Amino acid sequence: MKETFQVSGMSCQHCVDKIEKFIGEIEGVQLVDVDLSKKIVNVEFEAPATQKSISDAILDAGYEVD
Ligand SMILES: [Cu+2]
Repeated sequence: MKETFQVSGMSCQHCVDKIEKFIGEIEGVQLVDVDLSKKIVNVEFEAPATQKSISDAILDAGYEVD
């Protein structure tokens, strides 16, 4: 599956690295691509990862999913 998340609060490469790390740790996530200028995060994943587990990871990292 492919999902795009609108994420607010990302401002620099540190934020990108943190989000990539938090989402990347979810079992089933295959690809994380953060576009800092557009404030979007594209994720490719399969079970057991879900849209909710990914948005929860973004919240855990300290950012907001719009
Ligand atoms: Cu930052």
